[in-house]
Amino acid sequence: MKRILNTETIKYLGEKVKVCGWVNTRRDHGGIIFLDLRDRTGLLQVVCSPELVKDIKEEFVLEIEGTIQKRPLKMKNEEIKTGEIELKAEKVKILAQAAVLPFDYLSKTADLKLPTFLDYRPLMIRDPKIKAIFKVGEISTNSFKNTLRNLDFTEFQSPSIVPAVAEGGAEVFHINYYKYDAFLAQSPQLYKQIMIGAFERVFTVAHVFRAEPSVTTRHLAEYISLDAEVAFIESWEELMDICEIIMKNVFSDLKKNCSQELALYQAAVPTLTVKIPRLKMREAQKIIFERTGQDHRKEPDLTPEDEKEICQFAKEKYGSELIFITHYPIKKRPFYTLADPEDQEFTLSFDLLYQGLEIATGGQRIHQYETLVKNIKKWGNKPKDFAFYLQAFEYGLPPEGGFAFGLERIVKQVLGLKNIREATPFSRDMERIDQRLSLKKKHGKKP
Ligand code: AMO
Repeated sequence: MKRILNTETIKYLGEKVKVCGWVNTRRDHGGIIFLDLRDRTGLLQVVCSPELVKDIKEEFVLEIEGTIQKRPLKMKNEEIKTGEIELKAEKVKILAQAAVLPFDYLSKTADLKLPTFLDYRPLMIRDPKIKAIFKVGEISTNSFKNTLRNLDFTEFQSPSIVPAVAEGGAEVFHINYYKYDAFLAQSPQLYKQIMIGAFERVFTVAHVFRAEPSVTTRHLAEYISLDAEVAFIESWEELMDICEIIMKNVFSDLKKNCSQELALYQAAVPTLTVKIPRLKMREAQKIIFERTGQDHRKEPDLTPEDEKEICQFAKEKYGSELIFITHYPIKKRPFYTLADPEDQEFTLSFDLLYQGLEIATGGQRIHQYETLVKNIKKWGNKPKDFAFYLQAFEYGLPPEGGFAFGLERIVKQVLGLKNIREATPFSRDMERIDQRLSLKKKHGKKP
């Protein structure tokens, strides 16, 4: 007999079927045992005689044959798709045993602390509430890709091992590359710019690496960067228009495909009916000063508190959960960013904030070879280290710009997670690579 999925069983009333999955819960009612069997589609109640499932415990992996029958009226469960039927087990085969669970993870996740969640990731991802996080990540990524494909963008693969630092030197992982120095890519920036020389419009979904110097609720050491780059822009504002379309589609795709997952977090995804407001950074600082008395008007960047405050302002004034902050100072942006021709101290760049957190950055780039070489030097770098990248400009690239979203930041904000480490299945941060780093041996120490 061929295995069918749990949710398919509702079509087989009165028939014999074979299902496979994990024991989600086991309830002993004297002469009768109820198992909730979990597979990728959901739960199925299985009724068994005690001798059929004698030593079977939670998380055992089973193959069960039996007959689908209607549940007695008072045993119906409207919360699951198979709530009107059950499987009467006739044959049970153990495919894998499971050790005794360290805790009752399926019903007690609210009581657990973040390090426990992460220490027990291989087990915890089975909890529907945890699994939901990564479904939201998958749908958001697909939405980003599909939106750009529909706008005639081409996907490319960006390298992770790079010879030069694109986004500034402090947060970079050095690696030994044979006998040479190399780095883990902080972003696909230089490569997406090179690729527009062939495709004009490109995107990539890349693993990127940042040696963040402190533990925060917003930073990972490895995250997913949703990057795009566009040639022949007439105005850098076109980039914000594209970001707006992306977020509109992400939200509507999540509503369409993740209603159950969102419900588990009571997450209300906004509908982007209004245009996302756009505000210069200096204007934002002025508004924050007027609202809070905090005078950051000469600071080169917004603080995390400023970002929260200006989002609150956008919500109150424009009814928008998102806001673009533009014109960041030139000294806070990487060497490739184009200065504002009307005020060279600032740049044609933007951040997109969502419910108090930056989720994307973008802007117009310097596309003139000579200016770019000058800027690389001005930023304290050697043009020869960027010779490969510069080749693209030496042989002509049009006016262009792009942007990147941090996937885990989108997921964190959509679901209202407290810490970005919850939003990635396998957190890489200052404290952990799978295991907590304090449990690992340091360089040079023999195991
Ligand atoms: P930036 O450095 O601002 O810009 O990064 C882009 C977006 O990536 C996310 N992000 C992070 N997410 C998790 N952990 C981190 N350590 C982390 N650092 C950044 C944020 C941020 O908005 N090359 C430019 C983009 C461009 O101009 O095209 C860049 O990388 O959501």
